[in-house]
Amino acid sequence: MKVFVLGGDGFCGWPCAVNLADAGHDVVIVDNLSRRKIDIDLGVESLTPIATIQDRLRAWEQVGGKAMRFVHLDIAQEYTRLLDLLRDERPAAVVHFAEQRAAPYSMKSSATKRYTVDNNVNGTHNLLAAIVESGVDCHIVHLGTMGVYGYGSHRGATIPEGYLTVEVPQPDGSRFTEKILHPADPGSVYHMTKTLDQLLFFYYNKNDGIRVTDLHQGIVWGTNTELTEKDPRLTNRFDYDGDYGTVLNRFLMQAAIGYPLTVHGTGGQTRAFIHIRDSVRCVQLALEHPPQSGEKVKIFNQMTESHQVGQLAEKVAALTGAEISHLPNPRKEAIENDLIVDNRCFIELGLKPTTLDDGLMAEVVDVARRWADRCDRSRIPCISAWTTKQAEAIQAV
Ligand code: NAD
Ligand code: USQ
Repeated sequence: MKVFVLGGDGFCGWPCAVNLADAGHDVVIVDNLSRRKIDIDLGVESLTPIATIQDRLRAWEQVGGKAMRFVHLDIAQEYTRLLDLLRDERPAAVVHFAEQRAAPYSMKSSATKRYTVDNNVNGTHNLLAAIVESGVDCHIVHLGTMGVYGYGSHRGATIPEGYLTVEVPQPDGSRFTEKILHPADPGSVYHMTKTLDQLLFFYYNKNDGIRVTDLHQGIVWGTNTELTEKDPRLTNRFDYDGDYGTVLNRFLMQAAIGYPLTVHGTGGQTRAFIHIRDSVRCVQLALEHPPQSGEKVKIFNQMTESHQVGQLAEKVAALTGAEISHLPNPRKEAIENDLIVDNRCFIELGLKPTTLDDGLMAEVVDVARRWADRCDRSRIPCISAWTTKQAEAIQAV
């Protein structure tokens, strides 16, 4: 089928686009390359050297991959071009990765807060409005986040796949049951935009019958997939800096270069994780199992396991001999939380979860060692703080 991959030049989007092309789909990557521009603004680079999107596409064809096309377009700013593209191409599905995805970046300043809200909410809304205006019947697969549920208020309860069944009391004393969206409890401006996305999907699904699958994804770790390993120009990006690097990849990279592992606070925070290879597979499964016409938004928890940050640091230290350092937490988050997640939807569709094993962690350490000389150690600390008081505590260290 013809599939648009919005944000197909990014960390999750690029291996996903390549995988869909490999599965025989007709892929059109749509990206405004803003992630590459943010690197320039921040003065950092992916640890792995990444080729331009044009070189990536050429390399993909040279290794025998099915050709993909690229459209340089900002979905948040260029509504008419997006509408025309939908009308001309009439895709059967759109995979939507095209958002500003880093919580610390979103909390850096009022400028980055406003950019994150403008970009993410407008981008998602433009897509929905353009699908309605074009009349194209296409399935949206959106990359959301586990963070929409919040971390801390569940107290032993399992997080369902998007919906909660509640009993509503009536004036006559009777009760009826209703399925509602799980209450949102975002922990950053970035996570808040994902909770707003959820409501946009809910509304457009109810009003216009737009078919949506919203994937509530955990933290993605790893770098390459089998396909992106076929040529150095296909290499995926590896973010390690204090704004865009995510916790497990950061720990593995820090271990590789002999930098003490940066645990925020006690390390009692529990988060959901998924390997990049499973992330790619889940997107394909979701695409190939679209909701029926008239069905409400499908919500899947796209994660394979939960871990406490401190325990992850201990695992990495045991594997590599790295030291661990406990730093003041720049974020406003629970000191400790539990996280039990229902992820049956993907398991029932056939996902065989890749879990944290020493071999896969060692693979990331090897990638990081290979490119260690590209690392700017001064960019490792997380300095974007959630409150002024936390910013002062970090500066005092
Ligand atoms: P990324 O920043 O590497 O990729 C996002 C891509 O979208 C970039 O190439 C960027 O240039 C593009 N983009 C952003 N705004 C755009 C716009 N207005 N128009 C066109 N293109 C635009 O991020 P990622 O890690 O690949 O994440 C992709 C999606 O998955 C995000 O929506 C993110 O919230 C979600 N997600 C990521 C993770 C993770 O651990 N990386 C975990 C859960 C969910
Ligand atoms: N953390 C550390 N040390 C570090 C970096 C992070 O202890 O060096 C801690 C953070 O304080 C936090 C946890 O690790 O408690 C996770 O932080 P993260 O940066 O790995 O992940 P997060 O900010 O939640 O965001 C990432 C992606 C985002 C996605 C989200 C999924 O950047 O796009 O939505 O993971 S989830 O976490 O499930 O909400």
